[in-house]
Amino acid sequence: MSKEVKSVEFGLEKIFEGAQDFLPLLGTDYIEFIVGNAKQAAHFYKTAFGFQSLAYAGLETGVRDRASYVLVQDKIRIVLTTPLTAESSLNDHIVKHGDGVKVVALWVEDARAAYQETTSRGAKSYMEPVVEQDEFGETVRAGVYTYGETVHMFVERKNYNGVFLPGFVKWESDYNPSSVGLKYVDHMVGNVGWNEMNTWVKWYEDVMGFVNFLSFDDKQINTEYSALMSKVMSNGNGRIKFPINEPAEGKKKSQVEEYLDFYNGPGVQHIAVATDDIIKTVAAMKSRGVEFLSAPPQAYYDMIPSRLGVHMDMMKEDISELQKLGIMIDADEEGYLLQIFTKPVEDRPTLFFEIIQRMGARGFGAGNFKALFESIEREQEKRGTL
Ligand code: TYF
Ligand code: FE
Repeated sequence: MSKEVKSVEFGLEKIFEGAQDFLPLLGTDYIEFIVGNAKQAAHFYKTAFGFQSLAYAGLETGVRDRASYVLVQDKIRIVLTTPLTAESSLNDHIVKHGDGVKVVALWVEDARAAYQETTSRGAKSYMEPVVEQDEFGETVRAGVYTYGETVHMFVERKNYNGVFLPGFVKWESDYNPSSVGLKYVDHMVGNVGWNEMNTWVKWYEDVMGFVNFLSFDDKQINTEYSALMSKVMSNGNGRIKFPINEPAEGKKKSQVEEYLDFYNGPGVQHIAVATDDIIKTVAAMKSRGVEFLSAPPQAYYDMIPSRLGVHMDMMKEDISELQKLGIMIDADEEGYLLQIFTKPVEDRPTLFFEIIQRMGARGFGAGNFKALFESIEREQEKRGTL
């Protein structure tokens, strides 16, 4: 099924008609993490998250200052990079942020044009267009800064058929745990500072040609203790969705504020990855040691039939099975969705993952926000950061 047909089906052309096409994006290309020990991180993402070995660059390939492991699962590519020398500036990233996402790379037809269109609209340059070559062809990459020290790299690979990027060799490992069924990046959320959300909303509109297609304010996103605000930005074809959160005043500390304290500024808060069988995926991840937030209370599951109303008839999954795994359910006009969140995947309470299965719904689970934030607060309480 072509994307165009799909857009018409879901009415995306109407929602996104305000988006501009000066920056056509084909999809998420890769997500690069700067970590303290890439070899061990790669083992974790293979074992626990079901990624497969794809490519490698490091001492053995002539790279002296860093090692990078590239992993793949269906359409998702992650790169785990660690510095090899004391002089490397990557160390500063780790000292400041701990392990975290540095690059959200976007797949484009023309990286030079993407760089030109965004920098001429005010984007701060990270890397001017660079052509990289090897025996498999050539790529063009260029990058701009977004919030904090996070970067959007534009990747043009139409003249390339190597495993990842020039400079990387195929990584053939003897250790190959199976996939857990993760398919593609659904959205990636950024946490920004107090009262900075609208600045970044405007940045994604003006610089990237995105549109704001959903907003949640602190009246909707709050618990007894804490609050936040969130606006979802999307590119024109709806393939790239970046919600932006800012903290809001509550009786106690917002989870966004906790993130900003430990990440030392804005950065990627969560990566939502899609599956088409969340029960199977989450059961597999749990058996492989991934820690998820605790399930909402019984009262949450008791409310599901009345909260979902007509969408209950569509639901194929058994609520008690979802409850056993702690999976949450929400619905909007177009369908329902199932979602669950991991605990932070590092020692700092910063980056975490969301597993999401969309059954027609295009929202973000607003009906789950209260239960979700209460689960997060139970963790904050244990950390003494609430
Ligand atoms: O991406 C979203 O909007 C949902 C809900 O701190 C969410 O996954 C929003 C804010 C947040 C955690 C999850
Ligand atoms: Fe999310």
